Amino acid sequence: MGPFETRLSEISKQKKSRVILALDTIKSREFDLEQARSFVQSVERYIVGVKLGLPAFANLCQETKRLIQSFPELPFIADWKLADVPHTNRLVTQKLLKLGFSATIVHAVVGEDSLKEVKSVADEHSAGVVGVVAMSNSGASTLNSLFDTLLQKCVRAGIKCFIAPATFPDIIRKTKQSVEECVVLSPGVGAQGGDSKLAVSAGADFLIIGRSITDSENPEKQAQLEAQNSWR
Ligand code: O7M
Repeated sequence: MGPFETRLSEISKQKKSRVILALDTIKSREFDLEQARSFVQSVERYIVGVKLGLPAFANLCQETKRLIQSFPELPFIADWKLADVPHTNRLVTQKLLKLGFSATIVHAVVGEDSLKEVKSVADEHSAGVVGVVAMSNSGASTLNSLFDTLLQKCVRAGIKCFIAPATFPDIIRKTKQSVEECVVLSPGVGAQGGDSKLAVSAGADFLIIGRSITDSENPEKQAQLEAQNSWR
């Protein structure tokens, strides 16, 4: 495990939660820095980290850095699902890590050269890299049929932290069986129909959860419930 995965797992044990908050919208709406701060504050004790990508960045832009700085104890994961040539993936990763993100997410399908480039930038910053080897939507069957090949590409690039979907627990199970000591982050719980208990029993180390929490009438309570369900 690298420093990023170790940190996630330490926070997870402390808080008895496997929940990573996907902060795309709040009550299905755009948000500003203050709204994001108070939302994250309200659920902080139940979450292990925050995954943030273009939906939030499009509102926050450079204020993303201030949001991340407001929560020094919480790892923020950049979800740009990078899928470009090595040089461009390097440039984007450098920019993202400068904003204060602790890890970046990259599509494995783009190939070993791009994966290695992202991994080398991340290593320079002691940051993590998460490889997308499968996705949660039903239309992802082409990508998902390749997941074993994609796992091996990641492993050859030194990446052992993966996105594998809660909507297809079998993929989580096979991922954990194929790669020793790998770490799985699993989206698709709740709003997309995935079940947190099934995902965790299949081997998910962390659950990426968005709308179940962000659209809830009582996000704090819902985050607490998701944390409890993820930990049993
Ligand atoms: O719980 P939701 O459905 O509101 O949000 C899920 C989040 O996970 C959302 O931010 C998606 O972009 C992301 N996600 C998926 O839903 N499915 C995937 O296969 C992969 C991801 C993801 O986070 O990839 C890095």
